[in-house]
Amino acid sequence: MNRIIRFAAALTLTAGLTTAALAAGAAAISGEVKKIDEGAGKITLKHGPAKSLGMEEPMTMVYRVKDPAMLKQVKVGDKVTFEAEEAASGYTVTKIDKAK
Ligand SMILES: [Cu+2]
Repeated sequence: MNRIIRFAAALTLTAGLTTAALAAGAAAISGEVKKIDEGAGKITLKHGPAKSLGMEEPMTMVYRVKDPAMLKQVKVGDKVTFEAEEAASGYTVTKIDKAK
């Protein structure tokens, strides 16, 4: 009996994590680094349509970064995948990785 309950709990947890991973993945945007301004904590990214941000067309725009250390992970010309959110201070990159 106890084993069955534990198994059911593990199954529920796994399903929850999978849903979260899929939701996060859906927001990833492909782009290219055009400019980095470490002093201002900003990065200029050229990117394709980002429906999660209400951007239907490809564009080049300036983003703030959540953590200045993110600007050291990439350099101008890098192809990247990133996630961003619309904050009061402007569009902010919350995650950035070099595209594989
Ligand atoms: Cu944009």
